Amino acid sequence: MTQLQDKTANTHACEVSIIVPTYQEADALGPLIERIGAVRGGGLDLKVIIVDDNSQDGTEELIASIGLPWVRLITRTEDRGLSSAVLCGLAQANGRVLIVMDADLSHPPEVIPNFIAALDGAADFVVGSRYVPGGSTEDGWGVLRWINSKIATWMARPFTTVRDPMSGFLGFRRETWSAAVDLDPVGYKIGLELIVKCRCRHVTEVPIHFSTRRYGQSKLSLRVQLQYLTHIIRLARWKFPGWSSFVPFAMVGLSGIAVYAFLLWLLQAWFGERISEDLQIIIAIAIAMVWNFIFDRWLAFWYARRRSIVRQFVGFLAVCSIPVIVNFFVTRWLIDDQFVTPAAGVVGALVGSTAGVIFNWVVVRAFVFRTQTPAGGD
Ligand SMILES: Nc1nc2c(ncn2[C@@H]2O[C@H](COP(=O)(O)OP(=O)(O)OP(=O)(O)O)[C@@H](O)[C@H]2O)c(=O)[nH]1
Ligand SMILES: [Mg+2]
Repeated sequence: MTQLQDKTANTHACEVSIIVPTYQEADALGPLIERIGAVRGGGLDLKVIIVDDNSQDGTEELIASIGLPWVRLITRTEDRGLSSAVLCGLAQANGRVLIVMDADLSHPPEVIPNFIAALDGAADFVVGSRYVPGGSTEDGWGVLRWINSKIATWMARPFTTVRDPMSGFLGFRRETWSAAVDLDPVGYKIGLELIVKCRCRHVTEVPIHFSTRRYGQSKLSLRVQLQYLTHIIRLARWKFPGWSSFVPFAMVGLSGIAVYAFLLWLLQAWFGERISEDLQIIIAIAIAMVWNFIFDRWLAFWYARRRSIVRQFVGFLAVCSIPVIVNFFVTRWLIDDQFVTPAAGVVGALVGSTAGVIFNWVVVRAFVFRTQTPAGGD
């Protein structure tokens, strides 16, 4: 399989490898290489690896005509996508320091020496940041794009305190990259993926002025933004497998209560006295349990979806019926014996249902959807 067509192989080790993913950026590449060349002229031993997804826009001809030994083009003809292009470039790079940057001149190559200085200090990962003192964004960002960026940044908060986790201008030492586990090339935000999966502890932000692209078109589509949601969910499942299971389980449980109440109302409205109240309760419980099972299997126990659904369903019913029965009898005993005031009854119900949720989750997880491979979403 000739997935990669390596135009100008160039393999001896260097100080810095710069990975530039491109898709239809031929117009920007000339000026970019010129500016990187100036940094190189300042005495930095660097090489550039351009990973292009077969743009067919003159990129190949341009790189061939420039003919610089320190610029290498990899044209991918099968895989596509920004993150996988970056991972492909990283796998080919041999620098002591690895830099990732966009081609569209949004990222100033002149700050690369600052990246290296930070990495030679305490930093194990460097991000070119718009949002630290000294950083800025070129005017002309619409309100929508600004809001978009803020929401995306906020969603990355559980994983990193970096102020600009959306940045695609990144630097790290080779050892940091080698320590990465389970790298997943989903979505656009390879920086966030690397910070999490390389278990970076000291992420430093180097201020940059982020320029609006001068050439070509943005590839940041709505589809790409939806992929970001998938990416965040996968990262959460990888980094916090317990919480990523429990929180959806509790939420599905709440929704199940709403479904149960709604069904009771509906059955009463439809059938009235024609079927007994007990039967109505049993039907509502049965449907609510199926509801919970389907959504729990999908959202809370995603890692066990490939195993037998029938066995899981039977196990789920068996486990979940225990707290239901216990709650039922405890409540009846308390009410029959007039043991409690209404307020205490509410508190009791809350404590009982919380204990029920935790019991269900622990036991279902241990016996029904076993946690053999809790890490990594799909
Ligand atoms: N190889 C490859 N590169 C890509 C792909 N999508 C985007 N890129 C490159 O990744 C970099 C970032 O993409 P941009 O479209 O600039 O995304 P952005 O910087 O978030 O958006 P703008 O500010 O509008 O430019 C650019 O160098 C693109 O050419 C892809 O599918 N494959
Ligand atoms: Mg860009």
